[in-house]
Amino acid sequence: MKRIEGSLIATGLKLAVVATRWNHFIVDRLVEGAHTAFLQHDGQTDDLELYLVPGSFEVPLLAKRLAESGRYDAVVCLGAVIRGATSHYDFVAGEASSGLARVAFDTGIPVAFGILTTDTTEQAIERAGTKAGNKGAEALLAAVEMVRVLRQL
Ligand code: INI
Repeated sequence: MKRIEGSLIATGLKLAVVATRWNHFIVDRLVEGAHTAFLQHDGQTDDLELYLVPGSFEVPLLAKRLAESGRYDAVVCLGAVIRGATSHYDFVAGEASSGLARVAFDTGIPVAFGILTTDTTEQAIERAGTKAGNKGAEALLAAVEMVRVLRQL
């Protein structure tokens, strides 16, 4: 069987990162993870551009504009929605995830979902470079892989 998959080589790719100010002490770690992963996979630091938004609810609109701009190969979205911290967790997390899926479908540009959705702050910290890896790095690599596999069509 012929197998088609995307490489994780970031050489020459230009990516936008959208990150939230909400829970910035966690999201900053995700941004660092994404930046490090980009460099480790041979991306150039000037080819990674960081945009900030207030919260996860605002991420899809900016992601849409960036995807439509034609300037980027992919958009990597980073944030943290923590259930314990909000009574409208389900609305914020739901709108962020469905909004970003729609941006990817509508624009054809890969959009990586690196928005943590956890019950507690501790769980979010675990996923931001401590016990359970760094979801910012994972999201960045998912974006690279999607760009590469789509280019094979
Ligand atoms: N935004 C987040 O990114 N994470 C959260 O945990 C959060 N909480 O807890 O409310 C949150 N709320 C803000 C929201 O994303 C919007 O910025 C706000 O509702 C204004 O539109």
